[in-house]
Amino acid sequence: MLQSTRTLAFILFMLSCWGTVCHAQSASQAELLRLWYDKPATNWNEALPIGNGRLGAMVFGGAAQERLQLNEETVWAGGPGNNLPDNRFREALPELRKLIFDGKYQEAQDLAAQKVAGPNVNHGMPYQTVGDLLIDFPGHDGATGYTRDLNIDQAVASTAYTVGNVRYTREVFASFTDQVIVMKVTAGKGGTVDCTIRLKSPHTSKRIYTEGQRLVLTGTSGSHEGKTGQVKFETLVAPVLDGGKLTTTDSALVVSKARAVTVYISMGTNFRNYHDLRGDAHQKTFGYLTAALKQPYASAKSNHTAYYQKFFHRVSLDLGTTPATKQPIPARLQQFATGNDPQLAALYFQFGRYLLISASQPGTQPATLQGLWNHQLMPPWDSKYTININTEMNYWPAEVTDLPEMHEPLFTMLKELAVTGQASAKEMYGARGWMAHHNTDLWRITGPVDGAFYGMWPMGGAWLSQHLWQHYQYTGDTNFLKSVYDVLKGAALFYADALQTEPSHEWLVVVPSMSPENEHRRGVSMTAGTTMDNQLVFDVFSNFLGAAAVLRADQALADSIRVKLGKLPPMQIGKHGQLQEWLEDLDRPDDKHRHVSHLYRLYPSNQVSPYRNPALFQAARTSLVYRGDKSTGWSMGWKVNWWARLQDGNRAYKLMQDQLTPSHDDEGGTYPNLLDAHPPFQIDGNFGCTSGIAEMLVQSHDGAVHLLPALPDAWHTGKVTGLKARGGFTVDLDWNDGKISRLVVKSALGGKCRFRIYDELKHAGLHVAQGMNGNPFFAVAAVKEPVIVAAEQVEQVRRVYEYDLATEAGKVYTFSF
Ligand code: FUC
Repeated sequence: MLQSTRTLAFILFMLSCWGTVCHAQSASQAELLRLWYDKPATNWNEALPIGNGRLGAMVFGGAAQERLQLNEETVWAGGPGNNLPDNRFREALPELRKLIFDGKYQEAQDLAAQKVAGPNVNHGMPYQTVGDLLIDFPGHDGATGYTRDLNIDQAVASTAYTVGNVRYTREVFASFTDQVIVMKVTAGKGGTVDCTIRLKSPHTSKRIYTEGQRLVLTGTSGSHEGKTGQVKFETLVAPVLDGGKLTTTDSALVVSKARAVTVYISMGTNFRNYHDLRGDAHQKTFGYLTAALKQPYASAKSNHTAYYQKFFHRVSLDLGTTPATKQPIPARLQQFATGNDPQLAALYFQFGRYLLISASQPGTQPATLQGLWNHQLMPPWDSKYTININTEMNYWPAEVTDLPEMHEPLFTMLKELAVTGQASAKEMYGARGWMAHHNTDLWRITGPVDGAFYGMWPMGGAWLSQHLWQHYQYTGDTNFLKSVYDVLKGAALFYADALQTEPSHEWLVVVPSMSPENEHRRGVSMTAGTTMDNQLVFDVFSNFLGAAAVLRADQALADSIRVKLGKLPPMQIGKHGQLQEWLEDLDRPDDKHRHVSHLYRLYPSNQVSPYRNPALFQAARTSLVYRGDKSTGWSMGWKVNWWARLQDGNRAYKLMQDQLTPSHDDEGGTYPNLLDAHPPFQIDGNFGCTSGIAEMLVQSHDGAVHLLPALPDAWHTGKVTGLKARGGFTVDLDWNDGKISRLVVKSALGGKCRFRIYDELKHAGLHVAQGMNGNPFFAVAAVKEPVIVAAEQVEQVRRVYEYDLATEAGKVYTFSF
């Protein structure tokens, strides 16, 4: 009866909304912020991630067996130490550079390969799982009425099902406030909880045993590539029963006839920082557990959710609701590309914010290739930090979706790399300052890994350091700028010393380098002065000059850096009308490589504008058209941002459709748990698409706050609150049929806010923009025009209107149109 009433209600809802998008939906937006399923996870890509920045778990939700795959963020193989090649590299550097300037690229790459080979230069250390918590519920195989979900409005995962006449429920969260994972299992009326709790771990060096009424796992991380595992970890599991009885075996806890049981899982290691492992794993783990056990379950849960919502609730997004929301996620994913489900885009956007809050908290490690969630000892690419795109992409949503606190772990890593990277700058390149190649790990290695073709890229620090300047642009926080000034200065010093004069035009270039992972000749990546190098050095120098000006520091150095900046190669438009990827015009229109590094300037940087340099804007577009749409997950995530910057909302949305498609063997897409598929799972694509959605709605990189710069037809009506713009502005927007109906601006810093919009806005408080903007946070990069312009035509860009609003710090301005 109940079932048929529900079915009838669903049919009525479908009839009332089918084919249209409901905005006055019956369910509130918060209720829609759930990933729900009608089956347990049968594999890791169906399990649901919970995390508090330090501790993570994947929740499988099996009725007869619960599995929580456990992570603690500092369980990494190996131990402290950098990975520099011996000084044969430095001795060979002049010859290496000469070979490249003589056009002998293959010989150069072969020479570099020999010089970076050696015991220290392999792949870096892997991030490792702790193991699994398994809870067996005898007799629960025949469960009915099954449902599980991840509520991203509350950061809690739940499972519910019926056995006989008893409804069983589980709730689990990784507590931000108590630093433990907590799971509560409850039997409904007439039933009891009877289960066996065990731990399992793939580590070779480990012990699992019971002690009193607790289950204990102790172990040491793996040894790898000549580095002995030195991270000592501990897991303590403590069940608290409501009624019933707890007994133990050597290695399991047995709960019988309880009304409910709350399981506390505490994890810790001896890790203090990248060069200090003198912490006490037991003391930490025991300390967190003891404190957490004093907290009643209800207040532990409400404290956790309140902490989470402080961040999560800063931004809301409503793109409308269709009947598709009534279905479980796998069905919605299956239909997203061809159906009508704008709420899935909003959910995916908010899931990205959920993941960032859950994987990256102040004081924790930055999000790895898999965020915080990894079930292997040897995960793909070691689940470490690939800094030629992936780690940066993880943090693209941090500022614009108002989660700047979550950016902190990356800033700390930068400060640490600015120490370890001095050795690679000096010993490998004879330069001052600091630098890093294309990977790093928990130990903050800065030498090359993965051999010469992939690894000889001295630009990792250059790219990462952009995040410091971006944080300053969004927040205007001068104290923050002071605290990272040496990092920005050290990055600039490295290039000031390492740049070389290339023979054809006497431009200053990075050599050896590459356009990440792409070949310019068969099997050869190594070259000099790639387009991306020039853009990155442009930003490193500009950021240093900006910081030195704000802080009134190092004027003599600033003058000399300004001279070098003027000698960088210009952007060049090649014979296919494309932005050249290399100094020479070598691009192939059929090159579909996943990295499109020369478009760094279009996003995440701000060196190209349809208004200031339309020829380069058009060339960037041509390059992107050649590269195509479908690719690895993260590459599609990047493309969403690019098409948004190219002001083509429908194409950006098309990329989202490609990305939000179930992943098949070799193609990027999305897994049933909404995590991104490279494949395999890699979290960067989630974050890339999250920032891409924000870029479709609000942009602030090009001298103004551009409202709805790339709105797709599919999102003709909607509402967003809380997006951030450079200059300390917060923007709320309502729009109807593509036109803005309401705008709310909060100003944190005061100053002029210039808006850019496609339609004319009429309101007494807004003045038609005149003259230069005058707000320092809206400063735009001044790039040189190309020397070679082969493209005949520049496609028309859409007409824009600009308005100025004079703001005062702390005030809110509301406009209805
Ligand atoms: C870079 C990419 C790969 C992968 C790896 C982790 O090397 O080219 O596609 O994402 O990082």
